[in-house]
Amino acid sequence: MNRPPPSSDTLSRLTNVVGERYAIRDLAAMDGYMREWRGIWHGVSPLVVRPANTDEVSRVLAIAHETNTAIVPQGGNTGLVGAQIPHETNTEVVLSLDRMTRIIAVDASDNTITVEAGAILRSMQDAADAADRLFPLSLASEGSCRIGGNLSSNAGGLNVIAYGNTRELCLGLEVVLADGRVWNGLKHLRKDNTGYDLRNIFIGAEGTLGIITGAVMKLFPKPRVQETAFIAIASPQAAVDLLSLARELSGNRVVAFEIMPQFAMDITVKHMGARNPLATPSPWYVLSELADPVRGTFLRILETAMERGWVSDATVAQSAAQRNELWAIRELMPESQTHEGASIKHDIAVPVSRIPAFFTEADAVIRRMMPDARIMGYGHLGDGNIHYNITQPLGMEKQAFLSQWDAINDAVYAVVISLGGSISAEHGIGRLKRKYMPFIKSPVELHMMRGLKRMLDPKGILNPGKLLPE
Ligand code: 2HG
Ligand code: ZN
Repeated sequence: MNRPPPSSDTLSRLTNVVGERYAIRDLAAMDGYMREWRGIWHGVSPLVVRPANTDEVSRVLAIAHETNTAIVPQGGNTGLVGAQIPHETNTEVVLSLDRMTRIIAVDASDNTITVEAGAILRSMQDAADAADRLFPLSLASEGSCRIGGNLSSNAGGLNVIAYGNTRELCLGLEVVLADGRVWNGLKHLRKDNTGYDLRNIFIGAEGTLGIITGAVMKLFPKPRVQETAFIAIASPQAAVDLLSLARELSGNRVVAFEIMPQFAMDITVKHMGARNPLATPSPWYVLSELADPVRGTFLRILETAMERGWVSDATVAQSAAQRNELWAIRELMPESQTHEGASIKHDIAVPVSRIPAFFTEADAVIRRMMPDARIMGYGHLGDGNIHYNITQPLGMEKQAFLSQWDAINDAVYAVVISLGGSISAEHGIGRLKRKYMPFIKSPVELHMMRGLKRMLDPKGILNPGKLLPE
């Protein structure tokens, strides 16, 4: 971390690799690479390089390794934990993958898509669709996030319950190592039992072990029938019960199961122009989807759930347009929160059965600390992953609220740990959560992680000060 700024000679050597046009030194032109959408971090960097291909990434890293220059890899800059933003030290060079956007191949018989790391997630979904296939990774930022970042953060999103997170969708990787050597692991194999699983070391590593430059990802058949329901539900426990019922009655066809509280609905209606599709307000809502069920399955599930008193009202989309409208409510939720002032976010996971206990215990703790806090616990109930976000109370000064950041984090994480959970389910560690690593990783785990880091990046030039604790 305490390295001197790169010399002007180093900066011009790095510039020469990508060419003047793709090396940004001008502060204004660099700004978009220095800020992230939460507005928490604002990096300061002497140079942003935008390589055109793997060879240029390799040459950049060879120079960085030789000159001990820190490199911060960046994809679509949509990350939520600051991993992609340089420190404020003006010493770290940003390497953006935003020119490496190619979809190299879509293979409908092998069900694979091969891409460069800067490919935008939506362009992969579209390319799969054009080949009558599904690339199921789906998240609110899909129009701008890039697959290299999705892999580096092991992103989750809305369909993890059925298809897994980014890690589970990956078959092969190409990675440039810290010293510039290239590992070509772009395999299309479904089975490959030949020793250590190198691919998975780089997934979720947040660019601290190597820079992912290419990937082979899995494709799936496109569902022919989708049943999407928006459901007013009594409580998180009723939601957990409904999930079990939906799985049973649909023959395990649940591909999404999201929960959201009334507060989340209110602010999405207020700020984002969304419309509550249900007439009566409810303390909780569930948005769920079945893929390829026997037609009418969701109605049967809802009838049973109503008889059992779990569900008070629901609507099942009757057209693609209605389905999109229902999904928009959920996808606009993170942005709606930014209009309500500051929020202290948590991306927690507990076993699905413990979600009701998590809400009860965490809400009680927060209410004791800050009675007027506006709690927005929502998200991927089907994965046991809740975005437990605390929004600043009406009338409270932003600074007074933010001064409680650590206290609120500590309180929520204590509940999570007592329930056998994780403090990061899908957003990663980055800068935001690295200080919590010693609490959630055992000394043995940290020893192994540090050993990997030392072996793959002996000079510590790759994304320093991220993920691993000091
Ligand atoms: C989502 O599920 C994102 O929409 C963002 O993971 C969640 O922290 C958030 O608000
Ligand atoms: Zn999420």
